[in-house]
Amino acid sequence: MALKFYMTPGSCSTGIHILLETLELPFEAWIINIPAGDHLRPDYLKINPRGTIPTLVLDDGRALTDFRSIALWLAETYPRGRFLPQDPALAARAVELLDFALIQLHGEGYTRIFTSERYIPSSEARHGQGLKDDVASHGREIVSQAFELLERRMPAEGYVVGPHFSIADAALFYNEFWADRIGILLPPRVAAHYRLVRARPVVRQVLAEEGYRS
Ligand SMILES: N[C@@H](CCC(=O)N[C@@H](CS)C(=O)NCC(=O)O)C(=O)O
Repeated sequence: MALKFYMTPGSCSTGIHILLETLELPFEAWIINIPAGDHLRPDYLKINPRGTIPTLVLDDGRALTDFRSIALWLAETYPRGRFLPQDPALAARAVELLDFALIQLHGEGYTRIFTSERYIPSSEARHGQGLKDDVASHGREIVSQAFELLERRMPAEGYVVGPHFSIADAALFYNEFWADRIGILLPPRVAAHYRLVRARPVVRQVLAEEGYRS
């Protein structure tokens, strides 16, 4: 049985899509249309009860149901991809940056921008759009501050840890891509990292497959 990859074009699953294509692994892509509610359908919830993407179902049927676990599984299962440095301190740094991208940028920041309604108690729902706008602008502040923090620890050039493209680069990339799409300014080193990753042929291929022109 081939790997089954559940993804939504232009979402965080793009980072995993890049890792899969970099490894040139055969996989079946299952498109989950979030706006249409595919992620909440009973057949998908059976695979990933949290109703989020990405999900990767392994060839023995076990499901990995978040970005971090999929990225670590790919890095450890396919060391030829060099997605984690061999030096333990650098590998730990890659995991730190991966988490920063997933938790701070995505979880704290973009989630407020893309799903502002989740931060408004139902008792306040009557204030509707105004409150949603406040939540979204708070999300933009969080994202900008997180990129500024990242900037201070970003190498002047190249990938974020060592000479090879890592799981941290994949996680940072989709957050940078979102910033580009919604007009959040990236600081210089982060912007240079975004350009570097975006110019990789495999990344151009993935973005084209997901419906974006480079
Ligand atoms: N912790 C999960 C979160 C992933 C996540 O939030 N994915 C978004 C798309 S980028 C999603 O599935 N949204 C649907 C929802 O939260 O209902 C992970 O890292 O994989």
